[in-house]
Amino acid sequence: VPHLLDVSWFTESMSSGRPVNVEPRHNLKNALEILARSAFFQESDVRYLGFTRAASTLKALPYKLQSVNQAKDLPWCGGHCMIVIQEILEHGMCREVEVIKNNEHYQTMELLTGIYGVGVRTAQRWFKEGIRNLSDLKTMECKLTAEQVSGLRHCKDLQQQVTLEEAERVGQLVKDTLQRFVPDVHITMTGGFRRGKEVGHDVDFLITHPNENALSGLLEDAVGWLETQGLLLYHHLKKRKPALRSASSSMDSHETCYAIVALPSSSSPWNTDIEVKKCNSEDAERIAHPESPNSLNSRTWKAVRVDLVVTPQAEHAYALLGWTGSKHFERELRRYSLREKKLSLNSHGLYDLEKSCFLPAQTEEEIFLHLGLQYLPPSDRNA
Ligand code: DCP
Ligand code: MG
Repeated sequence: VPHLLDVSWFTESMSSGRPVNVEPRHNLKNALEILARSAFFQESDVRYLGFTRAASTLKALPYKLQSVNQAKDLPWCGGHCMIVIQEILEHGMCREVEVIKNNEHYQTMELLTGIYGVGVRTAQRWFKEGIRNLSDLKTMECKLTAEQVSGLRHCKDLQQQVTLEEAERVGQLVKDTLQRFVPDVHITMTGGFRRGKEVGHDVDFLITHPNENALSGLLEDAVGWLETQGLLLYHHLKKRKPALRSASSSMDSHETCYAIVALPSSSSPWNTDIEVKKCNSEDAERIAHPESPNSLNSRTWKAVRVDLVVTPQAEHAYALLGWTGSKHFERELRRYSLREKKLSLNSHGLYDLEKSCFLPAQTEEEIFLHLGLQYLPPSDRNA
């Protein structure tokens, strides 16, 4: 999660020994997010949620917090958070956060969970086995999944943020690919880019069609074609599991392709706007097996994480809401829905627990109406 790693202001503050002249709201949010991630690495859900909620509150604050007094009535900013807020407002930094940042466990967990395919549990296990850096991982012969092997192989690219311009080129590649098989397929870019973010860690797409049969086998076809073009570095296809579409499940059971694509650079001959179809086998070989994998300068592509999610039209609005995020917004929306309205929301539908029925919706606006909430456009969902 690149923005959580942006702790440059702390380093600056430490070296000068005095508060740095940066926006206090941003300082506070970063500090609370570090505490949240530290709790996450220790699998402490309650503390993770508490700090995440407090950070989210500060992020949404329309004014700069000047004093602790101003903070005391803010939602989710209770005792522990108040101490952190006070220290930062008064001294420009928080001791607890500084200790965490310099902690070996925290630093290693940041590094390891930053690899695609590595979750907290795996990173914990590796830490206990003595792994501290990527070289350890290579020499200690850990059993890696195919996903982790790809994550490790392309970690330099994947740790760089995906820009909006790159996301748009991925979008063009996805569109070119899918339209080969279903010309009138409907594709929407979701995730952070739909919320108006300028950068992301991946690019998410939702794919639908009025005729469900048209979607059958589409991801396999797309994967097959991208592979023949040498543009696919990794993929995992998850089949739709109808049984999971239950009232209470928060699990997403849409048919999904988790992929790493080799995105041709805008100046390369594989510019997807004009030339992708001309990519021949020799080009493909060069893309799939670069001469020097660690040097971005010597090649004309960048590894980018892409999620392709296929949804039947009837579930499209719910999938759109669910895949637009942010994760924190989704979590809070689902919690509100269940607690306040007795409605179970997931990215397949909305289930009325009292009336024992699903509530259909064609648009996101209709879902907000079902929930009795004012409609929030994607740009207002960056919680
Ligand atoms: N999502 C989901 N199931 C998954 C993965 C994601 O329901 N297996 C949802 C949660 C997020 C949204 O999709 O709300 C997008 O997920 P990302 O992890 O891609 O997050 P963002 O796109 O918001 O952030 P980033 O810019 O880092 O990609
Ligand atoms: Mg995303």
